Amino acid sequence: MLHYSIAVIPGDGIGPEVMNEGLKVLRAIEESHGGIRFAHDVMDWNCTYYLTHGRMMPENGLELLKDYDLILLGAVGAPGVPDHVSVWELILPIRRTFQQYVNLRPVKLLRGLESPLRYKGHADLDFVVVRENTEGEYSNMGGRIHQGTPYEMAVQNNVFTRYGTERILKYAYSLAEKRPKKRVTAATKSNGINHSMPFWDEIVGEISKEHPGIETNLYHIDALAAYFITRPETFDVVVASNLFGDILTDLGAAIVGGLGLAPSGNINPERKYPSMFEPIHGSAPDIAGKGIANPIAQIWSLSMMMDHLDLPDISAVIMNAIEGVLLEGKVLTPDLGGKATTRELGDEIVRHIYQ
Ligand code: GGG
Repeated sequence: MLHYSIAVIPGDGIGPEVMNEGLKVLRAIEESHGGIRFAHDVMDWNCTYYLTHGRMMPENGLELLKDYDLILLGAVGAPGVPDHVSVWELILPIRRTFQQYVNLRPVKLLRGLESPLRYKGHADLDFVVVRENTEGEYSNMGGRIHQGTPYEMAVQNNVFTRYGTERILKYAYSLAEKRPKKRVTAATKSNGINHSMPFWDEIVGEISKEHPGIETNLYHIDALAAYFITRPETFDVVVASNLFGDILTDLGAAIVGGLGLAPSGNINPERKYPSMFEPIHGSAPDIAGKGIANPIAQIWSLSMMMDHLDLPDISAVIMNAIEGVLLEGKVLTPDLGGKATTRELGDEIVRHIYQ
């Protein structure tokens, strides 16, 4: 019997709504594939917790998470709590403490869907963004002075270490070695950001030499964003800094049908610490409580979790169930042009898992 422990953090807004559907899928996997158990504990760490306790998680929160095999996150952020609080006090400490330095974000047009670009080649629109997840522009170094005066200023440094840059690029190249197109596209902006980005480019050059079979393209982030729209079929593995990767993947979600279809894994490749799986979308307060959020990004994140656990068959069962529902096209949430609720779409995916 395989046994995994999961810390579940539903979070805020639509987070708990999509997480409910994710947990139903986990139960369906247990029931339909004897021999696997996912024991989970739900943590009520969110903005409501913050408003009561003055912090997003208990003082020993990270200590508690350390003992789990995996972490599942919904979404965080709520009106009344600044977004940087929910991100810097919950998501980022988890990513950093557990050395989840790879943020893996697939951009894949699922069967049954049409890209808003009216892109026809489903088989080709399938690449992955490898976002650096522990440093870069999300540095927490800097400060604000002269607040409330005309001389007020804010400075935020970005941090690129050789260690951090090498390890994310090595991961991206080794992933490209396993993929069909054998191509790495690196995002830069070394014409404008004249210290950290030339450093990044130099290390891209060094690591690319260790992979002579992989084609390397280095594009400025502005041009690369345009290429996401004009020639998305050319990408295979895109590697980017923390901020560039975050922006590119919202764009990537847009070309495959929206944020409801964008999963992610925060991976500690060495498996020394738990990895965390989450949809890339936020808590969407505008639709929270209406029961119409698309749960696919959350459920797809579970498929990524299965890949991380070296359970590709179970990962495929989840993806086939999602695509089966999309191909039928009957039970779809409003973002996909349907009238179904979050729960109805989740139930339909579960039904396909049992089929
Ligand atoms: N799904 C988790 C969530 O709420 N993400 C919102 C977000 O903006 N996260 C910041 C980041 O990924 O850098």
